[in-house]
Amino acid sequence: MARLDVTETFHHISFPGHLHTQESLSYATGFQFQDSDTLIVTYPKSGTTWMQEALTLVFSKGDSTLAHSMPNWARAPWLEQYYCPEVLRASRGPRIITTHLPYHLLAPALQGSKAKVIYVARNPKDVAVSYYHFHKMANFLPEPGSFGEFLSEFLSGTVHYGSWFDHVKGWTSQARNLNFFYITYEEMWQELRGSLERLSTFLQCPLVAAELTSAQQHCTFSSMKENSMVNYTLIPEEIMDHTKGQFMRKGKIGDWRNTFTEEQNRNFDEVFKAEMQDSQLRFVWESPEKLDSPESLKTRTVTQNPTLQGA
Ligand code: PPS
Repeated sequence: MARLDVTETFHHISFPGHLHTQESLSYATGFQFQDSDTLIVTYPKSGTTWMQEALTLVFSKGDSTLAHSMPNWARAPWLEQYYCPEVLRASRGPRIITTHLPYHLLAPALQGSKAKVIYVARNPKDVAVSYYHFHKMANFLPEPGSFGEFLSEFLSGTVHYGSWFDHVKGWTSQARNLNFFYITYEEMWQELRGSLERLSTFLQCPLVAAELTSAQQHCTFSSMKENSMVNYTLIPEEIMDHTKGQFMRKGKIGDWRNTFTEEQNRNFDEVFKAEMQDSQLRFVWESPEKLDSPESLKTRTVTQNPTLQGA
């Protein structure tokens, strides 16, 4: 399945045809979840692979054998991608499933389900930069043009997988109706051990200290960057051009500052304010000691809604 130049449009959202078909997308929207399923939900570039690794390590009680022997897409397949049914047929035990789909497309499938839903959000400015670089190396995504051009499309929600704003608002507004755990990339970055501990509690899979330490070690950026089962170096050059960038690119928070112009930042903040005004969601993108000026505090969003800390 190459289809590198094909775009699939499904419910007005575009998806890379290399990984998605109308059939695979319909399979996802009609999926029958089991109560034992764990669903990782992310907008692209928000920490998907990191959470796939974290769940693998938590469920394996810190044993890295699986994390080092099976690619992430086989351990936690994307529900909407064409190979998912085959992977799930071959899987045994509780399933980890991943999705980038917006809530409204999975709402009917999740209605009344007790499946665990883990939502990872990331500062959309860092998401935009990460996504831009990914477009340059992933030959199944359109040419992004300049960063300014890409950012306009990101803000208007016309990039593949749709609007970041709709994604975050759609899923988090359903926290009370789902078996839901909310976490940010930034929390994982600042407190990986504590994040893994909270995750293991939510998953009802408690780890002893040594198991937690091992899970933590294998989930660091440096470990994952070296792990071919998650760093996408297994993907052939014609699909991901590894000379144009690395999937495990920087793994930082707040790095958008090295890309955004002041004007792009101002424009972004205006769109963010308008789009998020009806949302209760509050974010901590960076810890106070990392805030370099009071001015930057204003552009950062504030405390996190405790009601989203797991259902
Ligand atoms: S995708 O394509 O949607 O599955 O991408 P996704 O995995 O969501 O996001 C990729 C970004 O996550 C970074 N990453 C990490 N950061 C810190 N620590 C760890 N362990 C880690 N693992 C992945 C990865 O580097 C991408 O971010 P950028 O900013 O591009 O470096």
